Amino acid sequence: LAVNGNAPQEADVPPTSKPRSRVKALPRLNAEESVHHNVVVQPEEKASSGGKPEVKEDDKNVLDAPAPNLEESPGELGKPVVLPKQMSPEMKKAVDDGWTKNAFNQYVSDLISVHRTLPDPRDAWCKDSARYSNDLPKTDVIICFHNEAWSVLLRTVHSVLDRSPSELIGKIILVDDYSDMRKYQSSSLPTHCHSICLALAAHLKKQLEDYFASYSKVEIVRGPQREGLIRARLLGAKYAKSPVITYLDSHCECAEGWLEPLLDRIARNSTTVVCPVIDVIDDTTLEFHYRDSSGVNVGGFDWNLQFSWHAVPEREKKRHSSTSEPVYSPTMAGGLFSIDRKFFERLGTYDSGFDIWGGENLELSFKTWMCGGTLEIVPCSHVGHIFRKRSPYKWRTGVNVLKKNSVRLAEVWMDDYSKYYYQRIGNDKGDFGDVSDRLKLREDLQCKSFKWYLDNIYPELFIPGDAVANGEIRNLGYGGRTCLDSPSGRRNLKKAVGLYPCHKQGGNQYWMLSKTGEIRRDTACLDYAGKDVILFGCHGSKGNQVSVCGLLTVCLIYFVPFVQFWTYREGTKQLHHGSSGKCLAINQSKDKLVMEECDSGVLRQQWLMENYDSS
Ligand code: LR7
Ligand code: MN
Repeated sequence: LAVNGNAPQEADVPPTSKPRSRVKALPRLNAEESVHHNVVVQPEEKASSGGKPEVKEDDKNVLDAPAPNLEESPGELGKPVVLPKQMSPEMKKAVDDGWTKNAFNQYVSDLISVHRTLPDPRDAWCKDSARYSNDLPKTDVIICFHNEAWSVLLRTVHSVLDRSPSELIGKIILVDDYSDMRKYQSSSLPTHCHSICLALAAHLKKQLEDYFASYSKVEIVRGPQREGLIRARLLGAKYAKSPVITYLDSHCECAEGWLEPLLDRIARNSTTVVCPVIDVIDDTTLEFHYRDSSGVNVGGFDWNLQFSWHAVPEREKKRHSSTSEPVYSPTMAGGLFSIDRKFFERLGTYDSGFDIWGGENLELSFKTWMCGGTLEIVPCSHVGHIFRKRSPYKWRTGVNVLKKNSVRLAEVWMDDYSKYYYQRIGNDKGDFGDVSDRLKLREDLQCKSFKWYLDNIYPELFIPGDAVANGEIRNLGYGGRTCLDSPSGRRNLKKAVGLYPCHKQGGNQYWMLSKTGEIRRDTACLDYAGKDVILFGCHGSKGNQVSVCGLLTVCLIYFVPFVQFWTYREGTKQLHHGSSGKCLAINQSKDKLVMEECDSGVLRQQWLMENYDSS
């Protein structure tokens, strides 16, 4: 599904001769009077872009077209845009192409104004401007992109310009990480555009440089080769001059008042790194769903070194009198945050050995905490982000990029705890390059230990070393070659746990038996409530009311009596289940996990727990 190399389909310019009633002048994209702006164009880029396309008569007509009533335009106030069920074959193809290229509904985005309005997601508490310093530092906003859809990229930039006090924005630095779709972006005009989009589309026929020519704050940097988002961010940082740097993904929408509460925290203490609440922009309808302050989550991670969301812990709630106050977060999601530029430099920015995607979010989180800073989520600040279900762009071939980044991270920052990650990848670190300068950085900064970080900043994290057993769970029936195997993927919750030949590579066969009787994988636990044996969010309390928070979903309150409580009977090798009193077994047709009446003579009910130590 790689987007690269797909010849763009050239669409015809739709007729522009059907003027609607002139309601207001077209929003002229807040163009500023100044003409100065810097463009960094690599020589080969220039050659391939073929110079400036000229403005044709058609385009001028489009530009003069009247604007529709804003309230009636699709997607205004963050409302969802739903396409008809019945579509012409051409339209369907355009919709499908948009999905293929972006992993979100580009067609719908193209229908929506790049200046669309959003609901104001803030609590009343946040709107009291006396809460914020009146001497806020300026920020540069760095947005890196690789093959981002035009309307989405422009909407990101306009949402910054339209909803930030101009005096707080130094520059907006757009870093093009060697997009190879640029030809498509600059030449093709979608036939399905809403009329605001039509006006825009005229702009889209030109280069980004032309589009932003009259915006003195916007600077465009073209990377000379594909660097991946981490080195692209470092490239952008070289052009930053303001005291604060703010990073955003290229498919975001900043909501009203997003910036002041972030900058305020840095104004008070330059070692505070801050993230907005990340609202969800739906990948299908582009609806902007905002999270009110009672639903704010903080960041964590699991031993696979994947980022995860959690409800604000009780210990943290106790520090506050209002849910609108900034909360400490063990980690950040990675894409959206503000940081004092000098502090970022002092922390050694990012590990430039990180390729394409991943790992940098945990690196910056760990070292912020370990090297004297604080990481917060600021409930008054809201920025939407299009969450997608797959990555639409090309990664490197032949290398496991994410693993390499994660190993570098573990080697430098995690001390002895790195072993828990290595167990998850079958103890095969692969070639992760040289990390000696990163180790030196940690040494020079005199950062605290990873144990300090876990004990003080993320005490909720389950430590595999505290487990009674960890590793594979092998059945002794049928030749003893079958292991308990987790459904994979982020959406593995509530799915039946499977069986697979034991492979000794960790991964989906890595389990932990906790002292409290859970059989866990990170935050998911083996759970049986009368039907299948499934994975379910660990609730850690035997039969109390507990809240379970899934990825991006709301936290639900459950009453769960002993469904996640297991005992390993060392003598008979049985896994006995709490609420049902049954034992875990493989069924007689060898294809399914079942719960049976316990019978110590049945081999199918016997299991070997790796590294079992009951002492
Ligand atoms: O090679 C690349 N070059 C790029 O410039 C690959 C990507 N990019 C750009 C891309 O266009 C986008 O703007 O980098 C940005 C991030 O890429 P996405 O949107 O594909 O990533 P994501 O949103 O799935 O990933 C999250 O984790 C990443 C780990 O490296 C980054 O930290 C992203 O910034 C981060 N996004 C967020 O934090 C938004 C909230 C998501 C959550 C949870
Ligand atoms: Mn993103």
